[in-house]
Amino acid sequence: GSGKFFVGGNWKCNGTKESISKLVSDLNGAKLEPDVDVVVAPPFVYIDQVKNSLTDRIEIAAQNSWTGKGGAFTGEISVEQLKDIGCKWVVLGHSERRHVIGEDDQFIGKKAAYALSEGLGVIACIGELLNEREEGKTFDVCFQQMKAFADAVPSWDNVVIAYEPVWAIGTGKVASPQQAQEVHVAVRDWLRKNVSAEVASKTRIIYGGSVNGGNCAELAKQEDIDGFLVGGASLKGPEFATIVNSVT
Ligand code: G2H
Repeated sequence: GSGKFFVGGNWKCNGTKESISKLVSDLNGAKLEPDVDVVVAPPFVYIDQVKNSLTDRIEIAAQNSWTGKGGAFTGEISVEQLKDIGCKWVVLGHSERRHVIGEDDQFIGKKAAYALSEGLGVIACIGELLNEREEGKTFDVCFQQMKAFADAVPSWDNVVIAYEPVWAIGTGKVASPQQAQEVHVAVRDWLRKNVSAEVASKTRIIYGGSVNGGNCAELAKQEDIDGFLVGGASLKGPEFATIVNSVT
């Protein structure tokens, strides 16, 4: 693997003040292996609550950010505002934003470039749809999404790539360790050929899509899986801790 194991909890559009307060208290009480970067991404409206109650051991990510400075952009949240309330990271290019909201590669690249230029870390998501996998286009799709990030970002220092096959997201159909490893190797190789050998060897490539307490250990053993982006299972403190502690 590359660098420190990285586990992110993507809470998506879930939770209430009450359920989040319970989740934070479970996370505060959990025993987490020291050699893992741990990040959670609450819905925007609860970030302040989480920041004020969660242990500093766990960093905070936003689930989206605007392409530039704030201003007359109704409904958007700026990178400056995210930093102001204590975010260190932002998740960009998540499949739900690509395929449900309709964000395209260029828009996502612009957001990534701005967030990085302002000092936020970016969890850059890529991944193919089921029909793309069935048509043998998995690598093409992932490489095109990688190229859009590569064309936009000023540096890869603060980027973690999340490979999330869309057919595995929230479906309970996790990719097999071999399926995930195969794409992670290909993405790393793409970085080596198109960015640099150094970036290829340093950049963490994490897996997302129906990761849970039961399947994380086998996935974590794969050479090129450097951590996880966890959705559903990150809403349960003890199970999320199990996934963090699957570091090998
Ligand atoms: C993929 C993942 C987290 P889940 O979207 O980003 O969600 O673990 O629920 O499949």
